[in-house]
Amino acid sequence: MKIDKAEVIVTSPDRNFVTLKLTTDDGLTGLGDATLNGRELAVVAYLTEHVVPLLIGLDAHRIEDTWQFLYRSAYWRRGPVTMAAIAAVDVALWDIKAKAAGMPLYQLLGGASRTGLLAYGHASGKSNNELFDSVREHQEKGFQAIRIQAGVPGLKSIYGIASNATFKGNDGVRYDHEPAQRGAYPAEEDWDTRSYLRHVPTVFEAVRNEFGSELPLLHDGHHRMTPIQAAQLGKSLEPFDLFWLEDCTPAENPEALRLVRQHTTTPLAIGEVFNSIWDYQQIIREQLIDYVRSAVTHTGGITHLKKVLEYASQYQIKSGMHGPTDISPVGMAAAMHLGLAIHNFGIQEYMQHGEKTNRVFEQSYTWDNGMLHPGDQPGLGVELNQDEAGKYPYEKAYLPYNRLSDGTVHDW
Ligand code: KDG
Ligand code: MG
Repeated sequence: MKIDKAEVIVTSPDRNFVTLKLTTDDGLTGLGDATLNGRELAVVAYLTEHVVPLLIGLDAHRIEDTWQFLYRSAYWRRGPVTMAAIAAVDVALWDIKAKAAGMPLYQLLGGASRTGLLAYGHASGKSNNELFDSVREHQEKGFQAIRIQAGVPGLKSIYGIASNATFKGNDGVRYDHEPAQRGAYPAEEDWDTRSYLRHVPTVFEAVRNEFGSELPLLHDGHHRMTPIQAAQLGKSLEPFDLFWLEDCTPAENPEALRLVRQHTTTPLAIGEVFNSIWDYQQIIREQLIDYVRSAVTHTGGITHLKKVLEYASQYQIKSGMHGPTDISPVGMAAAMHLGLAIHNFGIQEYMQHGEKTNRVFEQSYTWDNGMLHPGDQPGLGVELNQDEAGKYPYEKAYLPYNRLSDGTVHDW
């Protein structure tokens, strides 16, 4: 079974997505997600110029060998662009292999280890009342675990918080705050860590008072704190029993987590911007984290992320795969098959795509009572409707960035 055709498809229904579609000489097709939020066309070029020409004629069954070939032959290893491109090839090949076997992909990964995947959604609000409404909406949609992001007094707009400064959902009601904003320049937001550190524990106290102690709550620090500030926050959130505190410090410095760990028992999650097992080597070995945040899409695909998670399992570290709307339904399905099969699944992030995206990517995964399941179609269970995809050409889009009150650019 040889790879006969490789197409890179860019579509922008609710936001930009990059999809690799492989077709074999016996007519099977496989899809891989190659979306890198705000840098989509870099992956398109990497795939189109440097990877697609190498794929034609390869044996579609040789997934590990193709992975090693693409990774090692390039000389230039790792990095988000390279690893998203390799991930797309890898996932498309797994899709094809599972279709050839007539099985849902999770069966090839060892079969189901559970009946469904606990997923968390994103509640946010500028005020506590808005936040409570958002938590209730999520509970009505079935979510049994909820990420809490809140406005900070004195700051105009903060990433991850519904605000009219950012994006309104395409149906005019649904609010989708994660997309890179469409436009030719990144939007600027303001930031003040001391105000944030003072405010966040009061929000969690209010949420616990309103919703009780059972509901699993998560929080994302978006890499904005220094190690000692992160330690302070982890400590001040301990009474509110978080499921995790995510990305408390900038991702480049794994050593920072040692200091955070020394001061707090709040569980730590990191890794949505990591892209290889080497990014995790020290923090897994030293047990500095509790959850691996990488997405299949950004970490070299199923083949590579499975290795990260197997390594993590030796230390009772679990998965918490990245699942914002910039992971396409193809990437989400890949995460679900992997999450269903591994033993050390923790939780899956699930932001829910908009209607246009759902028409472009026809899905068979299910959402029921707070649990995701990849479905039992052969392969990934997601197909690309190319007529629909063709209606939405690429639109330039950037994530926002932030500056302190004196104008200094601050950490993401
Ligand atoms: O592309 C970046 C977003 O997906 C990211 O900022 C979202 O932090 C995020 C999360 O936890 O989903
Ligand atoms: Mg995050």
